[in-house]
Amino acid sequence: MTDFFADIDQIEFEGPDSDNPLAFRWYDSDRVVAGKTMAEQLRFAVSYWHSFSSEGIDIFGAGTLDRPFLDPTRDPMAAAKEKMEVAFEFVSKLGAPFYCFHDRDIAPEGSTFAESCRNFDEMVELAAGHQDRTGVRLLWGTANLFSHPRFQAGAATNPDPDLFRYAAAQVAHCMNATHRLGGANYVLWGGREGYDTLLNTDMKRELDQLGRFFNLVVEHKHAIGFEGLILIEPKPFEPTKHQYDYDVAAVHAFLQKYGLENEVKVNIEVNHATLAGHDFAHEIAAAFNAGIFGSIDANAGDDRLGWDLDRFPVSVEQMTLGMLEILRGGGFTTGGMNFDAKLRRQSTDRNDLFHAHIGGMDTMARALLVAAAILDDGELDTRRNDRYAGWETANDITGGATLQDLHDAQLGSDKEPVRTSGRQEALENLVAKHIERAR
Ligand code: XUL
Ligand code: CO
Repeated sequence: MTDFFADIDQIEFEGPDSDNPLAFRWYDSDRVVAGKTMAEQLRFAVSYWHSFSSEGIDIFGAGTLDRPFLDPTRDPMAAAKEKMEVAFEFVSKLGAPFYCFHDRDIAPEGSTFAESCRNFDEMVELAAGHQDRTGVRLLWGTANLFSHPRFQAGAATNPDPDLFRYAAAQVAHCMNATHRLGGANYVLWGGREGYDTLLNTDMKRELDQLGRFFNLVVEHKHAIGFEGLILIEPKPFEPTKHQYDYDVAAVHAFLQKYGLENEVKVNIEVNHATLAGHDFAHEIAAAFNAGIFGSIDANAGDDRLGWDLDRFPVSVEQMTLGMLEILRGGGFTTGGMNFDAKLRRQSTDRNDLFHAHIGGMDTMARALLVAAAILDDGELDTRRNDRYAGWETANDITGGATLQDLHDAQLGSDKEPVRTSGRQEALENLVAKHIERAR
């Protein structure tokens, strides 16, 4: 075990009145909220890529973070092993139950596909050992089908079938590894599955290729006996101008068209939802309505910036409205809350990674407490249900009246529909009250 974070001990819960910046004020893993412990409700995961495989580069400048194992002059496998030790030291000290990775986060790309597989397999065996030693589990694995230049025109949707074959092989290998590590789910984010211009793009053909690819993934899941969920992660754009997995509704339509609606669910990312012009809560409600809710990538965007900022979540209100939909839908099964979030480029102290995750976990824990209090109190749901009370006696409509019947009945009556208040501001105040009071 490394001591990369030498001055940090186990992060403990100290309660809302604690002034210790390296303690949880709200995340109390064993506390029971809405019928399950906080650990079971929230199922936090640390993302390997942002926390350990990225050194704070942006498009204008080099990395700023202190990550010696990312030094490109070092032996890549030795560096990957050190990185993994640091990763497990961090996740254990934080007390998050899970982590998530891309294949290329944990092992370096080789000069051939076979060499990449050998590197990966060696690191997967080491990860299995770290998991056994620390008790940290894998929430999901995924294949990186977007960083290497070979994927410039996408993976499954690439015009060149050689890329489809390559991507299929890489996903099969990564699914096997995820299964080997007891992963709870397998994620497919459509990295470059989209297009920049229709001038060179046959959209129907590319969507058919994507449908074929996902069917192969589902067949493989059953062939190897993987019992976790297969999750698609919607995103409207970035890196391509138009991503095919635009939002939950687009993914649902796609799944239905290609016969996958009972096999594949969604991993909803907060910042992807807002980029698509939706509230985070909207995407969750849409997924539950469609029966495809799976997991969450917890993060935040920025109101003024129109790209994927991947900040750590800080808004209790935004997350409360999301948690409300998650609890209404029955919570997670195998999914969880992965912090697909990165440090700001100037957050250069090693311990900043702890501050970031503690803040994110406390924000989500507080949101869980508030959402549970709102549901427990019941007033919000009573008000919502009351808006629809008229339907209890609308036997004509539910009993099969035709459009003409409804026309004729309306013509024969002088009844004018009575408007009632939507009470939005009063309901917002109700939520604010629970945010103030929930403990
Ligand atoms: C990119 C993104 C990815 C996926 C996994 O926006 O969210 O990190 O979560 O490939
Ligand atoms: Co994500």
